[in-house]
Amino acid sequence: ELPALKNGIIEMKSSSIPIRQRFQTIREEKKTNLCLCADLTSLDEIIELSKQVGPNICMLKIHCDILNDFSMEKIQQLKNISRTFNFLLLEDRKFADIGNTVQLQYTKGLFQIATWADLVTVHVLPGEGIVQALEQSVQSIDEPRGCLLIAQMSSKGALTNNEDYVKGVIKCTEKYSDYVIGFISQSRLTTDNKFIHCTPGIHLNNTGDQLGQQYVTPRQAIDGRGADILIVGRAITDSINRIKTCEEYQQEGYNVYEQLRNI
Ligand code: S5P
Repeated sequence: ELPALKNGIIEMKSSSIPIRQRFQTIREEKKTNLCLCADLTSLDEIIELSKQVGPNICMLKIHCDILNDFSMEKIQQLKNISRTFNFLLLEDRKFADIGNTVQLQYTKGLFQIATWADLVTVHVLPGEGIVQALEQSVQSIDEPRGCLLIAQMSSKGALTNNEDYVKGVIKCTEKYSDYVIGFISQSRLTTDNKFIHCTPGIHLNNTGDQLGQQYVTPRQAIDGRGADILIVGRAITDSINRIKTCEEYQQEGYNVYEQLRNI
């Protein structure tokens, strides 16, 4: 059952600490630091794929606003699969508005994101009030909720890649460290290991796409850039055998992580 929203605001105090712990446990138990980014336009297809690759991933990232067939029933199905296979569900919403608006975007409308997404992504461009507002709107959801702050982007010429901007994001992460479990980043931003660094822009064969995306390999991301979680999209979804490719990225990512841990 999806948790009910009472006037968009729910009662019990939610904490993201269980999400952090869940990630650590999943990584060790399932031996994976791979987040599959399923940028497909059919939720039916994502549901099928998630059943196939569920054992290989620690997280599934989706963009609900690109789905042609979104329904609360189907998202509930995906949520059940995420519980069965034990992976986190991340809605890559990239919230970026004033507090009142993001509360509505998080809890209302067609998607009611707060009722099903373990995690969401957030830009801190509008100021820390955005995080405060999002956290407030899940206060009473009876499941852990958390967010990842976008600190640095993988795309060419990203305006986020500015030292002061990143410093502001780190400050915000530390201030709201219950709800903010970490970053979307391109480098290690803090020595505090409780913050999870998730790095997109990963590909073993390509260095970029035609629209400004820039890729590094899993090894470069983990070893060079300090990623905890690899966010991999088209490298897997555009491959001929998605399951096999998913296994390859899982193995490569976990091997590099283990090598570094054992140094
Ligand atoms: O800086 C970023 C942040 C994100 S969340 N760069 C990104 O590419 N992303 C997301 O990661 C992007 O929205 C897409 O869903 C995914 C990368 O997809 P790929 O197909 O290029 O691996």
